[in-house]
Amino acid sequence: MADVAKKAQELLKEPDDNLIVLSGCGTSGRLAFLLASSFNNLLKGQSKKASYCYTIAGGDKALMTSQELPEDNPELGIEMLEKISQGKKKVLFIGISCGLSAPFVAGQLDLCINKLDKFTPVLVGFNPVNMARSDNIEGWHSTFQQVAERIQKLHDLHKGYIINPAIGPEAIAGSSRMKGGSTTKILLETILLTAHKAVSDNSSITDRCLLDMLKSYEQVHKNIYSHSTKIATLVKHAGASLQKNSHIYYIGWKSLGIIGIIDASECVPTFGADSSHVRGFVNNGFEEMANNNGDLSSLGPEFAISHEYFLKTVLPTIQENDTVVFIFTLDDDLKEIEKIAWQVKASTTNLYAMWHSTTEHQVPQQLEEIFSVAINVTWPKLLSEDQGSYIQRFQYELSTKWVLNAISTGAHVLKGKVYYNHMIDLRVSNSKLFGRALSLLQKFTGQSKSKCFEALLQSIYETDELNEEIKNVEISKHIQWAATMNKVVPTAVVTLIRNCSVSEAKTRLASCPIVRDAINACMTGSGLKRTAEQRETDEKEPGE
Ligand code: F1P
Repeated sequence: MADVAKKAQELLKEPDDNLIVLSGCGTSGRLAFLLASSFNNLLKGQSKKASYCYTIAGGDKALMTSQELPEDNPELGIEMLEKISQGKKKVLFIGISCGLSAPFVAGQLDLCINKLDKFTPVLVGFNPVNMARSDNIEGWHSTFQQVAERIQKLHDLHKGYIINPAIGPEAIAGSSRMKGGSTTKILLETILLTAHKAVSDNSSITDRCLLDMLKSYEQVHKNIYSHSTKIATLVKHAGASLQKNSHIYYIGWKSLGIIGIIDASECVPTFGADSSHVRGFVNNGFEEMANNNGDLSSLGPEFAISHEYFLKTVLPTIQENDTVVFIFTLDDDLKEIEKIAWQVKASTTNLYAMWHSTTEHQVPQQLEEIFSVAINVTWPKLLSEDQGSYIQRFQYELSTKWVLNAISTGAHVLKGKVYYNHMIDLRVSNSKLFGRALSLLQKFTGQSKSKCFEALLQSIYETDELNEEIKNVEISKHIQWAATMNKVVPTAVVTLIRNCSVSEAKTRLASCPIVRDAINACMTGSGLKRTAEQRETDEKEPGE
């Protein structure tokens, strides 16, 4: 971390010639965007030139909607990185892939490795290199693991870096948006803010500066967990909404609104949710996002993210079963918040809030009283120093991320989308998720890989008869088809357990709206439930 901070410090001194690029796919790309915006704002506040750029697989559309397929394309990543770094002398490239797995990022790192006179590659993820993804990348020369091994060699030469601490398993296996995403945010904010401080103070970067900042995040953790009872109440209500096929809406201000949009967008690939189930809105919409490609709202309703749109189009459809969560700080326009809250309250009493206040200033009582439950996170007095206010904003964002991740994950668990800590109803929308679907089938049915592969294809193509032609096409073709389908994995699980047709499996699932219960019922009927439980216990790693 100290080496990367020093590199950033060096580059920040010559903003005309240099650039810091943050990049990733899905959640990692959205965090890359958020970090790049924050640090460019910090520079703007000091009347300095923007030094940061972001790239995300699928482009800006992926900031608020799930675009998983471009993640598989290393050439796309290379193209984007070449384009944004044109004309720059030195580029610090930070590629984020929590699982050390995304081909898009592998391509970009490979470009950097081949042009070390210009690029310093940094890989951020949360797997040891020997556990990086080793599958072939379709149409490309290396695996992610081979690229990571090359970065590791550069690490020893101080020409490239890998930051991959062990952070333990995710609460829901593979849901790297949670621990992985939060740790990405903590690590990169610490590195970059330390670099900015060193530039401003003309000081050196020491391990102590980094450690002090990391420790401040420990306080954030303590602070937010002191609200666990109220967080649990919100999870319960949000879960009840999803169980009734109703919605969860986050109405947020400034970057906290963006955290809401990010949290909502992840529910689609993670839980196979529809994009209307959990939605986020931010004040001033795209103006607040300040993303590369500007206003995308004309692309369709799922790209409409402003409060204005919410009030005009969503509010008239809100019903008693919907859950609405307001997210703001005391710096936001409290009069406007109160006005919108009253408007929402006319349609649902399921009105909640999370706000950040200070020991000195609290939210007015008449605003507090509108909400059924409010999480009031109180922080010490605002730090006036420029970088200090950024630390505070980062802490607001992280604690909000933790709470919203808990709400949306918990609500989907209550909706029955998680089976033995696995996202059983994930959308099979890229090669990593295809591989995950296959291993889930093997795990829960105990059948061979080839049998599970066939069942997965049968479910994707909704047929009991697979011809050889279909079986032999590239995985990317299956994914293109699967990405548009619902309940692909649960259907395949049921066909395998019951040894039944695809249509029978679909009928069984349709008769029980809770996927976990439907699968459990099939497992119990076939005597397989104990096997699944047994396997889960057998496979526990130490510390898991
Ligand atoms: C990137 C990612 C996740 C998303 C889904 C597909 O993962 O897009 O953010 O939730 O699991 O992959 P990673 O490259 O950061 O490991």
